[in-house]
Amino acid sequence: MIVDILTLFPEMFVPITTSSILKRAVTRGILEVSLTNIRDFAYCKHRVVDDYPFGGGAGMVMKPEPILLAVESVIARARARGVVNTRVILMSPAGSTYKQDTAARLSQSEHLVFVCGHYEGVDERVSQLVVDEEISIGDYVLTGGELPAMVVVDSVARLLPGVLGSYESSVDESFAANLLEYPQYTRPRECRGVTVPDILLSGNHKEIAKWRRGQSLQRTLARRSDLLSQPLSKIDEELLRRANKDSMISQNPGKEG
Ligand code: 4GS
Repeated sequence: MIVDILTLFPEMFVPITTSSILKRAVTRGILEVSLTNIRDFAYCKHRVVDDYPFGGGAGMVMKPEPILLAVESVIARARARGVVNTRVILMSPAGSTYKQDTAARLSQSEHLVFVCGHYEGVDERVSQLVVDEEISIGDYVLTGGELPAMVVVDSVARLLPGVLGSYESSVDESFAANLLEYPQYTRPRECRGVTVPDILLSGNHKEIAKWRRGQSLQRTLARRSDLLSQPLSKIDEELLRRANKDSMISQNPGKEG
């Protein structure tokens, strides 16, 4: 996958491609991240990229022409390499909220172009002329679209075939889609008097999988019931009942606990 990032602050992206899993994706040739400074396409006297808003008001607005030229430039470069399909994405709080299914959809593209706005916003004609979709990473206001673009690139890249090792595999996640993760434990078995649930030490993989699903269901119901859109299956209802029973016992250990 080719990812082009258009920004006034390309240096912000250096850490994401030079560490951990994304670095591996790049060295394996699965992901290519290319940074373009929008200012390089500002052909006016002092390379100005922003201007006062028509109609007045606070802050500055990013001028359309440098962004349009930058988008056209990276698309032309990709076309010359045989890329036929590009999606141009504008990171904006006004976009549709980013979700894991958005990541899955974007991971199917061969070329993504991210436009990162700074200042108060981006001239609306950029959206009208070249943007395919606007994406928001959540209901809060940042100083620029750079961090949101990094969030999207990170979450899309880890879904590309060959990026994750079998240990980190994202296959498990699709089964547990729309559920919160079950609790994880590692050594030691006891930490400051708090022990790891016995089932995880049992070696019974079938029972462990059932316990984990019960835990996921219980957590999701307690913390994010908005994620449970459909009624639970009979099996899930039973696993949830067992999880609830287990937590009653651990809260008030009688002769069973
Ligand atoms: C977001 C967000 C954002 C909005 C960019 C104010 C600078 C800033 N972009 N998801 N102007 N949340 N953008 O806050 O995507």
